Parts: sequence; structure tokens; C-alpha cells
Amino acid sequence: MLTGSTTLARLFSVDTVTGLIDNQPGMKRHLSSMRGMFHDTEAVAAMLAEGDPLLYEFYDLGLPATAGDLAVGTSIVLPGKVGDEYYMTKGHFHEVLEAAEVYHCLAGHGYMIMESPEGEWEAAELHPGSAVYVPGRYAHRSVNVSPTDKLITFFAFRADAGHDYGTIEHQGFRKLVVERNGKPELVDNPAWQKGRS
Ligand code: M6P
Ligand code: ZN
Repeated sequence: MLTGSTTLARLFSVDTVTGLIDNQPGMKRHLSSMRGMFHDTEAVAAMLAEGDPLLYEFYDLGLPATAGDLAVGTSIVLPGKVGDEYYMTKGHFHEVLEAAEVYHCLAGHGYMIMESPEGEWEAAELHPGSAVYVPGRYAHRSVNVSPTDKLITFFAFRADAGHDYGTIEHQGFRKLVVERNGKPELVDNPAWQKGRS
């Protein structure tokens, strides 16, 4: 319950099992919107010939996109692979490059892959309860490495940060997360181009 003399505060609930936030509408991304992002293009084509699987969805409180507000919501990446590469988000830099972001893992098992414009990279393993502070200037992508469970994270960043997808579409991430001998492994992306600096 929320009580007080103003109506500025907001009370909302986050379902830690489903990742849903009250009745907020979500955005869905299917494989067809990420054709060029998985390294195994034949596997992409074969899967798209059979349908267009949902890879992830995300929910946002829909607060104003001002510098003083926060974009707050959840991200839900489904379990699955395209060839040997795990389902993941597109990933992006922020248009306001310096804008950091925090993710708190609510469920599942995954990685946050991060990369600066200069090609420095970091990978944070996520389990329920772990949280990662993605520093400003770092592109970020969530990857679900569980064979069975959804990866659910709660995120917050300054609401005017914006999303720059073009850079990642063009250059890719330096590291891919693939399955090797039944386990996730980070490998070099042979198609990576250092494109920004
Ligand atoms: C999280 C947040 C959103 C982002 C979403 C999907 O929910 O960081 O801002 O849009 O993930 O990731 P992407 O935009 O890279 O597809
Ligand atoms: Zn972001």
C-alpha cells in the first residue's frame, strides 16, 4: 500500500517467477528481427523455415524519458539456441553513451556480455540474486544459458539514455556465448569488427 500527501511515488509489483510487472504491456522480439546477429546463418535460415520463435520479451514501467527519471522494467530471455549459440538480446549501446544500467537477476542462469567502444569486454555470470552494474560506455547483451529456464532480470537506467542498436548490428559483440560439450563457453566472434573508436 502507498500512502502520503502526494501522488508522485509509484508502487508496483514484479512477479519474480514470470517477470511480469502489474499489467504493463510488453515488447517481444522474435528470431526474424535478429537474423544477422547469430553466427550460424544456416541455423537461422533453417529455424525460420519452420517458424519464427520468440527469443525474448521485456516490460517497462513507461515513465517519461527525461534525464531525471529512470527506465525501469524486466527482461525475459527464453531458453534455447540457434545452432550452438544461446538465445540472447540484441544488445545495445546507450545513445547517451555515459549512461550506466543496473540489472538484478530474478530467475534463471545467464551472462551479461559487455563491451566498450574500444573493444574492452567483460562477462558477468547471472544467477538469482546476483546483480550487475553495467558501467557507462559499455554495450550490453543478456544471454540465457539454461537449457530449461527463462532468464529474468530487473533493470534500471536513466530514462533519456536511448538505445543505439546500429553499432552492434554493424560490428557485433567481440565474444559469443556458445555451447561446447554441454556447457556455455565464451568464444571470439570471428565476424567482430572494431567499428566505433
Ligand atoms: C532490457 C532493457 C531495455 C532493453 C531490453 C531488450 O529490458 O535494457 O532497455 O530494450 O533489455 O534488450 P535490447 O534492447 O538490447 O533488445
Ligand atoms: Zn541498456
